[in-house]
Amino acid sequence: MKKNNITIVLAILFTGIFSGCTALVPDSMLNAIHQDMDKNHDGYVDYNEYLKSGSDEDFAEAAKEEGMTVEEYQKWEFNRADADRNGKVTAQELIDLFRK
Ligand SMILES: [Ca+2]
Ligand SMILES: [Ca+2]
Repeated sequence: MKKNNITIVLAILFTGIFSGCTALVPDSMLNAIHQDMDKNHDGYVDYNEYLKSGSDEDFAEAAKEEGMTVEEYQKWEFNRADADRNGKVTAQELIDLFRK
């Protein structure tokens, strides 16, 4: 159940990115999403944790919209979030992503 809720929240957020209204999403919500994605609670979301944040259908649909393969899309999106390219996304990097 919880995974589904987060998937819905993420879907809303990603819709927000494209409509340009993500500045309205509070840091507290982004922190909560980051915590939920951080399955081993080490303070970072790594690539494997990111892959578990969405269903296969979600990724397939998003990839199709961007005209990429699912794997291309996943790498592209993770790299967008991982601003300093250290393979780990911090809560701050996630917040920054939504503030761009
Ligand atoms: Ca982690
Ligand atoms: Ca990083």
